[in-house]
Amino acid sequence: EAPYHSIIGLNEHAGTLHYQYYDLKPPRRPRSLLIDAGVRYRGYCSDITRTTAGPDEPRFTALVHGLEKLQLRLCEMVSPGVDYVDIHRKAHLGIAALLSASGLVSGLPDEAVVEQGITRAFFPHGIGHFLGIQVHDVAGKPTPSPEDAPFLRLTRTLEASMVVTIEPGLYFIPSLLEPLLNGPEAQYLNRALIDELKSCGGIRIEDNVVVTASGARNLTRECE
Ligand SMILES: [Mn+2]
Repeated sequence: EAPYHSIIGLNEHAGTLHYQYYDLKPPRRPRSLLIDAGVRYRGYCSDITRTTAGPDEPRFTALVHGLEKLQLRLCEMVSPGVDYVDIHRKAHLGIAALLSASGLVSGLPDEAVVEQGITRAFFPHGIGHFLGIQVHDVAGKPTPSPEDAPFLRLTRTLEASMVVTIEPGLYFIPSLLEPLLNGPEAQYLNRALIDELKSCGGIRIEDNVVVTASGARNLTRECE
């Protein structure tokens, strides 16, 4: 029993978070595959995403591995007493480091890459949400999202037994990148590399993590 419609995106469709229009034919060159899917078990939902690079995509493969390393570090932050917004902010810093390491951005320290809104163009959604009997479970926001995280659905301090998703992403979405490529930030961006990777669409890696009394259990990785 699926708690939501699975998202299966090939190539540039991996960068589109939700769909209205569907391709009916496979692409000639498979460059990437993103699957966001879950099941409902005893009334509780899961919400998991994996991204796979095509067979001849060394640069995109390196980005997938880099984002996965970051995702695992963010999962390790989950613990009682931790402000979930801090995990979101760490994700932006990590994505800034990944953009620099991959050569997509150069000439700016990581903090400035975040402050100038460059990471927000590559990672436009929140780091995750509550998970429970609803996929986006309720009561995540007793206070409005902070200004630097307008789409974050969870702003609470974590407590034991809460279940959250940790789902950083890195996407090549033309409508978000064009303003940067036509603005003063363009000097820091590698347009040729962005153009090359654009048809890979994007990456999202999402696990389901339960807060325990002393840390967390990653329910998704336990099943691998
Ligand atoms: Mn999710």
